[in-house]
Amino acid sequence: MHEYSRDEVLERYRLLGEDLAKRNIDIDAVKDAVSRFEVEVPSWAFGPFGGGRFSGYIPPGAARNIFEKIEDAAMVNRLTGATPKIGIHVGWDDPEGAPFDKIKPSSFKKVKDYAQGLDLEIGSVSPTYFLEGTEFGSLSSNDPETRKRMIEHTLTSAEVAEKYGIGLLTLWFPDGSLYPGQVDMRRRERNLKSSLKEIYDRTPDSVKMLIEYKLFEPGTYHTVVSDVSAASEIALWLGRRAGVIVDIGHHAHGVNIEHIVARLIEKGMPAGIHFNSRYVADDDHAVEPNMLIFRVFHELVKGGVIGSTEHSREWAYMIDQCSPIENRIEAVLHSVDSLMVSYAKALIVDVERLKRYQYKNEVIPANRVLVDAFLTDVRPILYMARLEKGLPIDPVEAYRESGYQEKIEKERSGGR
Ligand code: PSV
Ligand code: MN
Repeated sequence: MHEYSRDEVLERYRLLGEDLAKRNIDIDAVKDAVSRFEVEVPSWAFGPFGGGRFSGYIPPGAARNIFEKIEDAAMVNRLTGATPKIGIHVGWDDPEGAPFDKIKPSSFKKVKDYAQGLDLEIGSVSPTYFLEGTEFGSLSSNDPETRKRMIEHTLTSAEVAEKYGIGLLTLWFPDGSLYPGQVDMRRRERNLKSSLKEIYDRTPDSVKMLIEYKLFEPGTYHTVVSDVSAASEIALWLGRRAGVIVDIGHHAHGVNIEHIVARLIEKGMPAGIHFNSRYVADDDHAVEPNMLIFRVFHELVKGGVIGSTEHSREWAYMIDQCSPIENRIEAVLHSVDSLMVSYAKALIVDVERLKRYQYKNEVIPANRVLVDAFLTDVRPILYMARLEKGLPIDPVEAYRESGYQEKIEKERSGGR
């Protein structure tokens, strides 16, 4: 990207402001909202996870443990000012590296303290259901011993979330099957529900549980929580502390994801989004500022959810990506930038005009209102927000020039 001088930024911002004023949009209000935007980064985006398909290729400088992951997340936050929370996976991120069943919640105090020292907080906490012994199911397994282990693991994770995080559990189950006939699908769902009920009843009121659905993988024929209906029915059945995670990559192609977002907003259910991009399957690539992400933000803005002063309406925004070959920190920075661009575009939709066209059934003009916002280059708004905070205008470029990558490649070359 061309590096703009301060004067160039001010000039571009002024010109865009004039343009937006014609649509009755106050550019300063948009800039302030974008400036407040926050998204959580996942610890696993910085570690070795994800390189396995290329003979265990691990990109140079990949974080070797939770503390290095936190350092990388702190670097992302320093460059963007938008990522003060890091999501963790209890099984991967236990600083003691204890065997799965021996993980102690208290071990995570160190993690919290280390994060705090770098101006970060632990955000969502995920139990790691896909470690040893769950190839035939975790919370839905037919084996009561496995279910019990996974329930205990979830309770450990809930304690970590409550004591050292923000009380947010994000649950994704690798449960499913590969062939028709392999499992009794109804029985599996009943098993999952009864495990979750026990967890729900044994967790304090301050712990929220968001259930993530996924159409495929590792189940190739069926997954126990395959879609938003399965996840939201279970969440409703559990109670008001339970909700849904929409992971962008977990749908069939062509699914209208913004409609799912709109319906969850309408239900008033606790919810969150795992942002990523994918081309074929669940590749978990970095987010691009494409039309889909823009449409999702449009629903979040229109639904009065994002940036809401009413705390209970706000959703949880997280990045969920793991990059196999690209520079991981650049990839996360690219995602944060893309999300801010998409949010800014959603904020400049001429809502009044859109409503008028909708009311009169003016199909194409209504669509063009959205397209018009999507095609507007809103980057001067982000540049201005960053200038005001003393942040670099282009976080990816700033990272490339920071020397951090060279430093971690040197320091982390000694293996795990
Ligand atoms: C599963 O594909 C998922 O989307 C879940 O959110 C996991 O926690 C994460 O990816 C890492 O496996
Ligand atoms: Mn996810």
